[in-house]
Amino acid sequence: MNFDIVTIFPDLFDGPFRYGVVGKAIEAGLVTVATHNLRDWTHDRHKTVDDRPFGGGEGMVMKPEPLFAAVEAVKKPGQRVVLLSAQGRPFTQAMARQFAAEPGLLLICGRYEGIDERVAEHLADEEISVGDFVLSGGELAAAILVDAISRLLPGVVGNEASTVHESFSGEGGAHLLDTPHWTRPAEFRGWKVPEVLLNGNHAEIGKWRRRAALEKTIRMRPDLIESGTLERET
Ligand code: 9D3
Repeated sequence: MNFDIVTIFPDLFDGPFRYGVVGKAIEAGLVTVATHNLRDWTHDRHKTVDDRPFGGGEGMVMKPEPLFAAVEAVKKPGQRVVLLSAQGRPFTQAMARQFAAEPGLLLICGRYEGIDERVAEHLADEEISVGDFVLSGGELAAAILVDAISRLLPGVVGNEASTVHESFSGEGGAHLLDTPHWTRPAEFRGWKVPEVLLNGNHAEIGKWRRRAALEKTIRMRPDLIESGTLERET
């Protein structure tokens, strides 16, 4: 799968994809990430990408012309264009799965106080947020999409069976959180690993783990219980 990223900070992506599962996927040639400097599509001496907002107010707004020019130059036929924005639809595992089935994605990262709305309306196919908190731009959000999508691709290490049981991977998204995990030592600073996990009774362990996952979900994410996808497997 090929990711193209339009940004004013292409160097910001030097680090995050060099490690772990995504790093391996890139090394194996299963994923490519190409960054594109938005300022390459400006024509003035100062490489201006922002301007003052119509109607007044704080901060600067990203101009449409460089964004349209960049996307029109970079976009391959059929490639989906995603604008990362705090005003977007929340990103979910179901969306990650859908995008992983496509040959590529073009990610637009905003900076400043906002982006000319014509980009969301007429250039991007989707406007996506990664959660209800304020970032200083779309770059880290784009990195989240690349990570979440890449690890689902066929041939990427670890996705054959192990991801099927992970947090949020129930079909359609919301499910139960993962069960808690422990490893050696069986006692650490006086804190003991639950006895049931040490006794080798796998029927009992399975039952205990489902209950522990349900308890943790109720405590940490009651919204997942209320939104209901938990019928199967309980
Ligand atoms: C309320 C006025 N602004 C906050 C100081 C609005 C605002 C402008 C620009 C909020 C965020 C941003 C920059 N954020 C993103 O580009 C962004 C984002 C986010 O902030 N949260 C979650 N997902 C995303 S995706 C892109």
